[in-house]
Amino acid sequence: MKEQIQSINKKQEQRHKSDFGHLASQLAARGHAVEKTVAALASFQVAIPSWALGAGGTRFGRFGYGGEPSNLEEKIEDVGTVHALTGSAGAISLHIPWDIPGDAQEVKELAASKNIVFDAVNSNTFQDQPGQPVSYKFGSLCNESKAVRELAIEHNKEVVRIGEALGSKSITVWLADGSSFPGQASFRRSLAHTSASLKEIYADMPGDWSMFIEYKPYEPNFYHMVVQDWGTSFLLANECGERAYTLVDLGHHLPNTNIENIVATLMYKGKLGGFHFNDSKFGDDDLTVGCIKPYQLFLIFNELVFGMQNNTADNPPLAWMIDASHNLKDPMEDLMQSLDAILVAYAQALLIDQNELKAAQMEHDVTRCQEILQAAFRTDVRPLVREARRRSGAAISPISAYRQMGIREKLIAKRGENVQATGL
Ligand SMILES: [Mn+2]
Repeated sequence: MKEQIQSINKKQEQRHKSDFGHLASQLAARGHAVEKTVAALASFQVAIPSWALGAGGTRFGRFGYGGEPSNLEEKIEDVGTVHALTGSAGAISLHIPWDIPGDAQEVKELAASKNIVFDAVNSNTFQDQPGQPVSYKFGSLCNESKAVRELAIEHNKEVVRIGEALGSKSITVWLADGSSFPGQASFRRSLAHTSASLKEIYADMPGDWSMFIEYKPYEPNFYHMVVQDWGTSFLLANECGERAYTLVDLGHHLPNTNIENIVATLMYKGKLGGFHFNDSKFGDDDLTVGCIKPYQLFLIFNELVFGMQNNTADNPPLAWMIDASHNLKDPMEDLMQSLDAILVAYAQALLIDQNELKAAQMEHDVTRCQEILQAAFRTDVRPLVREARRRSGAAISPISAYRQMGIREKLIAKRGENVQATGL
């Protein structure tokens, strides 16, 4: 695949070099460190969740996509393809029990052969598994029944053990727990049970592991969610200990929430552990990153970049993951679009002169502040992103290379038209 990518790049190289050279000289003239930006873009890695390779999609139905991976090995192969083409998908995030590795060592070696590491593992207590002795219908870690809580705690501990065998170092806990009708549940008891359950899972983790607590304001429960917002997640993370962090998922906010402010606040306290990328029009739509609100993504990246460059509270390196999955597009093309949108927003944020912005803020020059941000946002940084990929040995234009190489057609020929990925 590497040689094929290089030969496709060759055909695009001349045009790319001219675009890149033009932008690089413009930026350099404005005092921007172009080489540093390209290097930062080339080293940025985002995890692909194991459920994003199939055409899972909406909550209401499933429309398959030809050549979908039907097991974990095939999913790793697909992430390997996306990584070879983009150079920025060097990690996979497993969902347990949808993707339990049969032979951990073999799976680890397969991933290593494609330069892929295992990022955070995800537990699932929002569905009952076949033969489960008690049900999560009325909640898992929050449940009034000790037997249900114990089952959910044990599942999370098991997920950590599976992750350990693969070399993962963190677990993401997202809870569907809550209630749909007023009076159905006690807010305080639900929260107290959840806190005690999380502490038990936390205490069982190896000393070099981290826990990420993901929040969501509504869905699947509509009246109340136990971990409804960043404040509740932050509170629970603080109760668990210093290796527990909040995880921000872009889609897990009510419309118009200022997510960049949440990011800044958490990094200021050293408590932002993970970040799930997607985009949405209404709620948790799980659409391709940057397809609806690219300016919001840029403003979030501005805070992420600032937080990483001014890490006064010792915030850990963030676990980045794409948490999007729709069923209208080829899942691999969709992921490549998301990765591109992430790098574009990152590159734009890197263009902001933070000293100049601070000076304008200190002078309360509101007009100038907006000019600085929008000048960065309106710069076409795509040649920088393409150059970062080219230097990593990846494709200058991943989707075009993917199509020219006929990858989907080959997968359909190999795996069939009607396979179904494990997961939802
Ligand atoms: Mn998520």
